[in-house]
Amino acid sequence: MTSKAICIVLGGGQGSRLSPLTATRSKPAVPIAGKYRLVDIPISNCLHSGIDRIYVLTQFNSASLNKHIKNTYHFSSFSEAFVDILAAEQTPSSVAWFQGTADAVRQSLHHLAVHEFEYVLILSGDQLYQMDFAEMIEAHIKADADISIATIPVHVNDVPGFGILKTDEANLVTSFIEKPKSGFENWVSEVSPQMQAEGRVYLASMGIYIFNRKLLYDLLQGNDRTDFGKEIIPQSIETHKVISYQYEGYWTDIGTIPSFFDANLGLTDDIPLFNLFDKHPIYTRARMLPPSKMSGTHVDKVIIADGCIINASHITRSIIGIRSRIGFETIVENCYVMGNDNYQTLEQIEESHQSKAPIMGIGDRCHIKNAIIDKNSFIGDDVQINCGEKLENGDYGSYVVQDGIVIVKKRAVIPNGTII
Ligand code: ADQ
Ligand code: ADP
Repeated sequence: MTSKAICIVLGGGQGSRLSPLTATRSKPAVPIAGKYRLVDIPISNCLHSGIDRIYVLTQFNSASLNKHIKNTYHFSSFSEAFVDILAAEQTPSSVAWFQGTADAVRQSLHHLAVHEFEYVLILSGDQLYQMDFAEMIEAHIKADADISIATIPVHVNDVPGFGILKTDEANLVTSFIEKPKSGFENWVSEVSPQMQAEGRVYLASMGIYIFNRKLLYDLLQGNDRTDFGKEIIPQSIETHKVISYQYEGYWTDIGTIPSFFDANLGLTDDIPLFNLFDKHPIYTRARMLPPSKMSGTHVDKVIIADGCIINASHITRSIIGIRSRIGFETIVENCYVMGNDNYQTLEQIEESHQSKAPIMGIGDRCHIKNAIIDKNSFIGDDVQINCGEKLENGDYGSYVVQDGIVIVKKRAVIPNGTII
């Protein structure tokens, strides 16, 4: 049945919740887990589910997203499979950027029209999870549904962040409120004993939808409804058969800096909630990098990607991304170091040493804690980043502070001896 489905990945609006990581790249291109990009998660889930016709919708296109998709997702020319990026575009009927999720899909309908399909799977581009969409499509067909929504039990404290719904015993959605502050209190749902024990008794939309083809066109054409969660879904439960597909595995939103940071560092746990070491791998670009080289470093709960040169003294609970370079006697704790897009030559490094300028990577005798170091940054010697909680949230030029996390911007230069 998955051969009858086509997928749209919502790659991100104008929202800047992941800023400054999205300052120079589109959200789907944000690096995660040392060697992947956000968009690799929904695409890999689709491919493992047998869905291989995928559009990624993005507000603006970046060189790195294009290059990543082009270099990663190759299919036989005898198959119909593709992963294509659709960036918001001006057409005679629309000059605007995507106004919201439904509007983004509406503006892409003419690209879909040339394909044969019966079901459209709509996914968010900023979630970390492993899910078999083939099962969801099967449940959709079995229930003779018009729309299916993947749902997950959440705690009452998390309710205001989600679309919350109530179902009947046949999983038919009977009520839906987007991000409610009240009015949901009696909507306790049937959940597993484990979810009960965790106090997760309210059903939240995961922002993952299946629409029957014709219905999607009917709902989006001839009107200006812009959003699935705020408009399309709540309005459709009155008129159509909307089914909840309940899921209780690991799933998390990584659309904000704190959740992105926690989800990444969580990967270093002994038994992480999201398993990278699974028989269904997350696909990404094969880069032909050299193995990582380390010397004199004590490491504990660390994920180290390819191509790194590490001389640090201690690295704890951190992700060290591709081509990272970390100097002598440096301590890195609770950090996501994204790595570099290229290596400096020995001549460039020598030149920087002569002029006492930092080289790409993290210098000697640094102490870096609770930080995200974006790509291609130059952190000098004797730098201390350890004071996020003392600083107000805000943009400090070469770095941003959010909720105790220091985010060093891409290509930022942090001079020798800086204390943050
Ligand atoms: P949110 O995640 O708050 O809630 P939204 O901001 O609409 O909803 O984003 C959904 C996805 O679409 C995200 O991946 C986002 O990046 C992307 N997106 C947003 N605007 C876009 C645009 N203009 N163009 C392209 N992509 C865009 C939704 C649902 C809730 C549900 C949560 C689950 O509305 O009901 O509970 O997802 O996370
Ligand atoms: P990202 O989104 O990964 O931060 P960019 O869009 O800035 O990246 O870069 C696109 C691609 O260009 C990178 O994936 C990398 O391969 C390449 N690139 C970036 N900077 C350099 C550089 N200084 N030298 C060589 N290649 C580079």
